Amino acid sequence: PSGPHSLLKIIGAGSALGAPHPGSAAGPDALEASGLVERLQGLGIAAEWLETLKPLAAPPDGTDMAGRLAANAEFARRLADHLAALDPGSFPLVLGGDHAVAVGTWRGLARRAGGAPGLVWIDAHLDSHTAGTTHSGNIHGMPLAALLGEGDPALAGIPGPRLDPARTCIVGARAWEPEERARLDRLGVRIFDMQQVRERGLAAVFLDALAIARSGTGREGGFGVSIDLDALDPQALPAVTCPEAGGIDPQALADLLLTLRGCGDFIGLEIVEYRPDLDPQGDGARWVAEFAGAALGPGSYRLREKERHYGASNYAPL
Ligand code: HAR
Ligand code: MN
Ligand code: MN
Ligand code: MN
Repeated sequence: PSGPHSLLKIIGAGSALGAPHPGSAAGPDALEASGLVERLQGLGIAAEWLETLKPLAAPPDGTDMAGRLAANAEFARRLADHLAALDPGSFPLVLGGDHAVAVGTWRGLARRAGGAPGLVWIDAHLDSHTAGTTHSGNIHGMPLAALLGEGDPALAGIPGPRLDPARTCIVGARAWEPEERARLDRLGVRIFDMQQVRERGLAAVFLDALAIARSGTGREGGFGVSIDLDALDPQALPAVTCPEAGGIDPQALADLLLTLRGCGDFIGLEIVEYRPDLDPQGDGARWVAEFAGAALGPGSYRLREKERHYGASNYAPL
């Protein structure tokens, strides 16, 4: 079931311009070929693969910071424009690509929502460097800072509202450099690191994170969730560019993502950093389907609302 009444629109963001390895650029095409749409349809979700954006040119030289910022910004700007223009009767699922694409995702969805969304950023890393503080030079270590309005205007100035630090939080962090940690502490972004996940349990931490993303007065933007697959434990999900030991159990995350089905203010889901070249058995692709299905499957408030409004007939009855 796809076509004009599809409710879940999947947009591939096939860029690895922000990463030190090109493998994640093939993520969306590999996920599409893995049968993701069919898996979601099997759950009763009227899902459609809308399009996959690709970079216009090969990545610039690793030493050319201005060129890399410009290339990533060009991709993010295009992605943002596509998402801002998505028809109002649909819910977006953005699939990376490396995490630098998030600059485009959340600026575009903020424009679509008419205000900055709260954001739960699930990641082993903080992704809050700027060109001035990065140790690696990799742009996928910078998108959250750019979304908060920090750093080089090429990235931080993609059109759209900037995130509100008070409604932004990170879950699962366990690897960072001091400068990005200091930036988030200065801005007041809440970080639920892996030590807290282990001490309190993922459920308690995840529900706190949701409350932060959904809090405050300027709620017109709703809230979103960005899942960097390297947040998950690499023993269960090794198909990422920057694995970090001691991560989140993927089944525990899938169980908690069920919570999102009840959230009427949920505006978008992003899943990034999938590396098909490291996923010969397709286990990583199955986890992507699990996460999307958990968040958006039957009972999903947002998809039900859309169905009522638009009369899509291909959504499984509750
Ligand atoms: N902090 C490191 C850097 O800046 C690692 C960043 C890794 N980023 C991603 N996405 N894989 O989270 O290079
Ligand atoms: Mn990330
Ligand atoms: Mn990461
Ligand atoms: Mn370093």
